[in-house]
Amino acid sequence: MLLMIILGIFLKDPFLSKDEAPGTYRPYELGEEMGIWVNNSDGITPAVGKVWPPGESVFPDYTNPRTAEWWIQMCTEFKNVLDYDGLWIDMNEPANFGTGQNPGCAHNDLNYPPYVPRISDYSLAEKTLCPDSKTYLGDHYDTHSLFGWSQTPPTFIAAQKATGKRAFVLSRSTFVGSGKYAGHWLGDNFSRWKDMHMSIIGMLEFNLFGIPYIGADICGFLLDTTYELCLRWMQLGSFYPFSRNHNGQGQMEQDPAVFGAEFAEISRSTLLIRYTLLPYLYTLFFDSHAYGNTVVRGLMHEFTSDQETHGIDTAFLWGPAFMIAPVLQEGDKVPASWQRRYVSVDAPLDKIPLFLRGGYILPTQAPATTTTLSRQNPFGLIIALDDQGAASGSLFWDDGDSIDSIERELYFLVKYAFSEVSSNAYFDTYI
Ligand SMILES: *[C@@H]1O[C@H](CO)[C@@H](O)[C@H](O)[C@H]1NC(C)=O
Ligand SMILES: CC(=O)N[C@H]1CO[C@H](CO)[C@@H](O)[C@@H]1O
Repeated sequence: MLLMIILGIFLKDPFLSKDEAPGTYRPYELGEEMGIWVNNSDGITPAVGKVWPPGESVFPDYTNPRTAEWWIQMCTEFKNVLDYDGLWIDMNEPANFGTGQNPGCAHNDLNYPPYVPRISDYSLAEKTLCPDSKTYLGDHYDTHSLFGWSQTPPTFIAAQKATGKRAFVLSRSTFVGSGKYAGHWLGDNFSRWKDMHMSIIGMLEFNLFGIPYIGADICGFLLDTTYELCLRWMQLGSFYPFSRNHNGQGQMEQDPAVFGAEFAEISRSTLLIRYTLLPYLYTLFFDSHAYGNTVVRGLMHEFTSDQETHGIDTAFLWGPAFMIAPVLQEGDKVPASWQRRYVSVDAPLDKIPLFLRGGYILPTQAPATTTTLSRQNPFGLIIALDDQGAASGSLFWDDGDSIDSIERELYFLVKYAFSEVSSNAYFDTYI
């Protein structure tokens, strides 16, 4: 799942136009018949807001088991209209353009509790539905943060049923537990150096939350990017587990080809390092799936007794063995820290500092333009020796596409160990 080049991901937002001509919009009509919308506080009339569709919209209530049935049915039928490989669910906070649904929120304790977080217009309904709206599991006040979470399992099931393959689901709103069904991107950030730095913190946190398939919008979503920021962000983003350059409407172009040949070449060379290391990354995802390990982790996670590492949020690791120390400021060098030692390394524009940890073996594969092709290429091993001349590592491999390949034991798992004793090298593999 995580490594495939997506042929088509379909973006779905959790609201539907209620204003199409009768008999022309089955998802609305079936949903209306099944009574699956989030309701107003009366518990019988649907909450009506304004989002992307022309006209007004209603909101499916995914905490209702009937909604899951409807959603799986709709996603399956839609596969016949437009083929897709994965589903991207956005705006599922749920987002609404106004403050509360029409005609606004009544003055009561749920909508206007005595204490509210510091949000811009001091209303819990800002850009969403009124807290006293009714969902199957209770008041929207209590279930708001679970809206995206509740949409995710049915989306995962729908994608697997429709495609017959391991599901790709990406969700903007997540909660603890979502990582079993979906990956996450860090939402609408800005094209600013500060946001690029914050993306490392977001990535480390989401790995602790059990959502390891994570990344931020490379080059920034809102505001115009710049050549240098975007280039440094392409380098950093090449090592986001979910690696995607994503731009807001109306901003200057920022895809890696738009800045000319040199930019494209630098981006390509960094991405090729990512692609070469995909077997290592894939194995880390296996470890995460099977044992709950993090994929991306902070240095403190590996060097817990070294206090110095506890505050480091400018560099990060893939598993135990590979450190990425990106340039996070204009015209900067990188202070890299490694086992109590700080070193400054030169990082001209065409370089991102990357470090291997001695004692580890990283599986590699010759890259190609798609993972369908690269998966047919020869494997390799990077063996980085420790002070005793030893190293170990592992490789998990399967077809990349099948559902439940671990449960059905349709995979290959090998552990490697290397040691160098008085000029004789020993290399063992255990399957
Ligand atoms: C919402 O209203 C519909 C139609 O009256 C009803 O069938 C459904 O059970 C209600 N759901 C909730 C959560 O109030
Ligand atoms: C405005 C906004 O949502 N900014 C986000 C940009 O991305 C960082 C992490 O990458 C988030 O923490 C910010 O909230």
